[in-house]
Amino acid sequence: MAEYELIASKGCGSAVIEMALALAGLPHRITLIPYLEPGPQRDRLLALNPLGQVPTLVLPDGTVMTESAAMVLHIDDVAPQARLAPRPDDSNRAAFLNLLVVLVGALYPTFTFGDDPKQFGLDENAASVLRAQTDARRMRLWQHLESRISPDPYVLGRERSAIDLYVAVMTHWRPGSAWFAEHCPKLLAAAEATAADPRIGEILSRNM
Ligand SMILES: N[C@@H](CCC(=O)N[C@@H](CS)C(=O)NCC(=O)O)C(=O)O
Repeated sequence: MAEYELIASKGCGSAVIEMALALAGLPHRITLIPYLEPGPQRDRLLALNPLGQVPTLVLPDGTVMTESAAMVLHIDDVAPQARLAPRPDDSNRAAFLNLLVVLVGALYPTFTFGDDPKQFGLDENAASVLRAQTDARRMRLWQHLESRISPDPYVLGRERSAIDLYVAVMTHWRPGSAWFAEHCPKLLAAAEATAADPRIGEILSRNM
């Protein structure tokens, strides 16, 4: 049977898509690459995804997907039984869609621009300002989300969704779990509830 190919890197958001594929039971293989390291693997990544980002997902029919939120929604289309997203008639659907886009459209870019600001031609001083500002922006966003949720035990309530997969992965990133424990304990609790599923815990421990 044709399979998905997930181009991934340790410690990256590709772990979210690995979890989604696993929960959906879709046949897949993981191509683990050092995504920033020049060489044939990065050349191939750049040919598939001009931003050179992971996750990049090659579908069984050869279609290439380069955005994790689109991948999550696609996997939910193919395998609705995995319940990665509330159904359209579910009252949580609007909150799910908004959170999904906040995570990838507002939070994830704080890493895109803050991880290595010098790549944008900034000098040492400007690079450290951009790093500090993107870190601060991310913390404000997380605290805003924290103030809006009441996990039970998952972010949207009793049903786990792809939002929890992102939260389980992203709470391992800057500013780190000690900061989340102090400032965003509800998000951290949802992350821990999610990681308690052995399929997810195994992928997390391999990736983080
Ligand atoms: N919007 C993308 C963001 C993916 C992303 O930024 N991935 C990181 C690795 S965790 C990356 O490839 N960073 C390198 C870069 O942006 O140049 C998504 O949600 O899939």
